[in-house]
Amino acid sequence: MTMVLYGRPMAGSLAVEFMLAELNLPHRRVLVTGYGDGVQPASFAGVNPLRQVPALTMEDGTLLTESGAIVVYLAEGREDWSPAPGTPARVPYLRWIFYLAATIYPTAMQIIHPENYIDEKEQHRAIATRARGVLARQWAVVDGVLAGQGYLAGDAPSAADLYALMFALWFPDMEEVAGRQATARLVAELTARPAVADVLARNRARENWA
Ligand SMILES: N[C@@H](CCC(=O)N[C@@H](CS)C(=O)NCC(=O)O)C(=O)O
Repeated sequence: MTMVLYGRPMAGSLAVEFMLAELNLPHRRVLVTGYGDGVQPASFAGVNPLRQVPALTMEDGTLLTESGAIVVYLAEGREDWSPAPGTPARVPYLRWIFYLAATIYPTAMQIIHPENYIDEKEQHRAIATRARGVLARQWAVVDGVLAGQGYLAGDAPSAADLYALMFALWFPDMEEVAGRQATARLVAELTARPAVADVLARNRARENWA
């Protein structure tokens, strides 16, 4: 059985697509409708009870959810993308993967989908605005690391940078994120990689994503 990635264009599945493409891993993509069109297919609850993307089923059918965990899992054992346990780069690698998953991702969701946090429509803008301020502060930390050492895990790119790329691409118009110098350099470098460029083109086209 081939791996199956459940996702949507430019959603949390993007970072997983980057990994799958860079590692040239055979997989199939399944489009999950959800936000925006009001459709939450009941069948997807059988895959991920939270009905969130990304979700990945592996060759033996085992399910893995949580974008950070999927990125770590796919990169594991690939020293070009994942610093090996016991090496100095492993510590910042894990630190920044968790930071992106646990700190940046939830803030990003408050900006993109404030309706998930409060029912009253008139409050959505306030939530998103407040979250933008929070994201700016949280991303300054990421950019500071990139400016200091080049990449999140040290002086070589890792899966943590591909994961960070997804968030930078979600906020192309936010000076405090994509407009920061070190982040912009990372985005330019990683999106010039043929595998990443292909994934991005498919996601930006939106049609025929799966
Ligand atoms: N903690 C999860 C968050 C995933 C998430 O929020 N995904 C969004 C799309 S980017 C989603 O599917 N939301 C649908 C929903 O919550 O109903 C992860 O890191 O994978």
